[in-house]
Amino acid sequence: MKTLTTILFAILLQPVFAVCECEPYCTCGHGPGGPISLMGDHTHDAGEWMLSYRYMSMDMDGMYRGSDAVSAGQVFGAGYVVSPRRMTMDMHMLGLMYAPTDDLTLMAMLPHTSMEMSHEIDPAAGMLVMLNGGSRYFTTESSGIGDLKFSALIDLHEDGAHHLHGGIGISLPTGSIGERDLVPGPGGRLSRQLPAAMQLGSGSIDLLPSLTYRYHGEGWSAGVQAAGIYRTQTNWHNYRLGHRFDLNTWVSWVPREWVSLSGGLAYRWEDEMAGLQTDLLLRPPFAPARLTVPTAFAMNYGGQRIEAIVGVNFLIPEGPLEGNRFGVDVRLPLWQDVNGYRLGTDITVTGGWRYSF
Ligand SMILES: [Cu+2]
Repeated sequence: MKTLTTILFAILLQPVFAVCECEPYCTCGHGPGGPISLMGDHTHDAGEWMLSYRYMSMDMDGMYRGSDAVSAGQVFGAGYVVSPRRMTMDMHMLGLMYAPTDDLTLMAMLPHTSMEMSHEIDPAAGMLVMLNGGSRYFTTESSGIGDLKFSALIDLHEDGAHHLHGGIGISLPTGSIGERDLVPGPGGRLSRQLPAAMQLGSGSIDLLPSLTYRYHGEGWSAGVQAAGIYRTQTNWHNYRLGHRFDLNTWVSWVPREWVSLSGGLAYRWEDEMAGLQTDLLLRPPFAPARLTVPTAFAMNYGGQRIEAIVGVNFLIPEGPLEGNRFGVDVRLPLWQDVNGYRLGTDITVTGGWRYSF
């Protein structure tokens, strides 16, 4: 800790760089940039390409109702025979950016997602425990390519200090929504359709509008981005995920040309799901008065939350790896308010690499 403090002070006492004097920092977000988990937060000059890779690990832990943590017992008390306990999602994301003109940047992103959700069965549901081989716990998994996204970012204003760009994108349903795994039910542990929370894509064509403003000062920058997901259709499993709105704000401080520290706040609102996941078991046949699991029902999707973001980015200023940028950021929930009964969001860690040429 003492070493860390010394290093921090050593960085602090260095003269602040006028970041914009040095190529290639100006060309891609002025210095090592804002939090790595942000998408489409910058544009490029004509002829520039950027390759990126991000790894994101997200944890959801414990059930919530509204903004209160609830126990599995309370979920069973609300009529469900199964309660989710925890979910982890690991995502690899490849990104490509290209600017055909100074005012237009094109962006493509392809994720690969792996998810795991653990569940607990109500001890009073003896029949289901028996069908699960005598255990009260089971875990489901899914893994594969997600939805392919294309966006166009259009520069609306740029004067050195102020930068504004708008984006419009489309998300194509390349991610599977037919993922299955072994789930206890009639006949025992059989391969069954997983709920939407465990599917790899939305199953619908989605529109991705966004608006991003950045301010560049001497040795620091700040930004705000509003971004939405509008789902245009009901998918072939008879549901439509909720529309989504994200508001991200951040401040980055660039104490040296090769490092930036950033902090910010992220707000997300997600609508309830529409439609019924009719291919899921909704009521256990041996206890028809009860419901199966919260993730099978549309009213348990969506909600809103506020997260704090803390991140660091590095830019390799010289040598054979010159221009390569690395970043990591951590998101922690400050407040959340879920619809119905839903797993609460815990820590999200994103690490990544970016290189423009
Ligand atoms: Cu870029």
